[in-house]
Amino acid sequence: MAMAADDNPTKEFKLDNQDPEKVKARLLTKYPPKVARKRAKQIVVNRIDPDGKVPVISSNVRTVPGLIGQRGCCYAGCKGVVLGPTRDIVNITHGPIGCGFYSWLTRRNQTDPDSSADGHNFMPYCFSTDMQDEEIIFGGEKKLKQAIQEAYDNFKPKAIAVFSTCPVGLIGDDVHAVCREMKTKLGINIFGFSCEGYKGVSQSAGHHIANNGIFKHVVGLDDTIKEGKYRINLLGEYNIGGDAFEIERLFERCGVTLVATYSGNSSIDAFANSHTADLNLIMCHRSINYVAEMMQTKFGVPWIKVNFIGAAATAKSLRKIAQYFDEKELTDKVEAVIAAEMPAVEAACTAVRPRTEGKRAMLFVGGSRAHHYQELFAELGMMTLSAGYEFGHRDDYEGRKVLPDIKVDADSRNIEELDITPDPERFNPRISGAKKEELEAKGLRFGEYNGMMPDMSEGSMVIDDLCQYETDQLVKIFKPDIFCAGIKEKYAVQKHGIPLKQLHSYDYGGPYAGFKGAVNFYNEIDRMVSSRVWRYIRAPWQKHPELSATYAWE
Ligand code: CFM
Repeated sequence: MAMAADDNPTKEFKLDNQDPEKVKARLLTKYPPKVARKRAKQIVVNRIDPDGKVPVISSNVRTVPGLIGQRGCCYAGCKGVVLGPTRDIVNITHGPIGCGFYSWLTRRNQTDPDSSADGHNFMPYCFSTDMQDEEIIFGGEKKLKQAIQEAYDNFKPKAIAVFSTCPVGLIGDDVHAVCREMKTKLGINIFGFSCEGYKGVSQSAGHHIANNGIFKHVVGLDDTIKEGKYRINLLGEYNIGGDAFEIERLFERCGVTLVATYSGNSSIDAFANSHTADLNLIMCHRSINYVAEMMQTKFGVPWIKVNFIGAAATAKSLRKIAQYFDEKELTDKVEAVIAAEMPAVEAACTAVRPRTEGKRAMLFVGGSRAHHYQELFAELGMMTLSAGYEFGHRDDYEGRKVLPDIKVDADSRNIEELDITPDPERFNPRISGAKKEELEAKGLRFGEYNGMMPDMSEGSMVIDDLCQYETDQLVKIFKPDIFCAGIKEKYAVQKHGIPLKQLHSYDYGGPYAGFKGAVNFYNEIDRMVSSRVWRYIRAPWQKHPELSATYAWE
């Protein structure tokens, strides 16, 4: 018998029936057997061995057609995510206009043009070849050349990058040949990306392609060692809602010199010079670990994982930088900054905690935030019931120790792995083996990321590539106090009477990184979970069950 979709799931699923194994079984029962077998490997109940081992989770695999997923495409990962936030490269989308339009600042990545001497900032522009039938049939290389020439004539940029969309690969335009030709003709750096939307299984493929391209065409072009002590790069921070500005503020207070950020508030000159830094910090492991690994192999720059989401995590990350450079001057300064910043953070947290304590959150975002934001919720006394990535790989869930066990499938094999070797002149291991061992003995870990699952509680549900049907079910069964995801999920979840915080674009808010960001986040979450408005919501399907997407299935 059909059950009305608005029926309170607690009628059927009493509180003790929020048992994660039973919930998992319930999610799977509605799928055809083949789909259920596949999803069963991507829906995992978290268990942690005494030795820190977590269960295996299947990830970075194709989405089953018909399931409404959260993912984006390869082009989105390359152009939208990794290269998009760089203000002084003219980024031309070679393709139909929609691809360029929908990757145009929708991510709320900010920049500060005043920090470049020439003031170049092309981010407010949407550059596209606007492919039409004619190019699809007769080829688009001519139009691409014209577009590059026009961009050059109008803006005189230092660099132009070209991003391929699906039809470019289908009709066989050689964007790389066009870029080489125009580079010679115009005398500026011009390079292309074969990041057609259909490549790989998600935007993760686009990250990899972007990392390869930037490493091949830009990193290492400028060897000048610029002034500054404690010279670092921040990798995988994209300045959404101004996050990078807050982190930069802290570095400045601590006396740490930021050579380049990949790629929030960034410029191409900073990338070209970034191999001269003495340490790479990785924020978002998924989108940028390739650059870190390649820079280590070619130039000898070591990397450590950091997280500036959460006040405690921020303090810990600043201390890691001090630990690495191991000089009293820096250590003292870092401690002084933490001591000066924390009282305001603690006061804000104490003020909201009576209202947030014990509340329950779910986080389904990209490839790193579903992990990082659990820190902020923990500071608010909130529990993460369930979390997952859209496109994370097993190492983002289980930790990099599983890298040797990851099976390379046909989809990943399609994405080029660059063969990088130490640079004969410029390779310079920044610290000696003995020093590295000494620092490791003190707890500093190089090249290590432990992933999300070891930080999650026993019995929490970890779900990869969540789909709309599962979202509806989770929300009905658990009734979390807040659900974190993106714009595609926002209104469907809110119709259930559950507030949704966008952790991609931050809705209209931010920054949420660093100490000031933590305060912003506490206040925002307090406002959202304490609001009484949600309990008055009556979704259309509560009056008319036949409007529910899952009506026929119930
Ligand atoms: Fe890294 Fe990102 Fe993320 Fe990401 Fe993204 Fe993003 Fe994200 Mo949206 S680079 S993996 S591809 S932290 S755009 S700034 S919020 S899905 S969790």
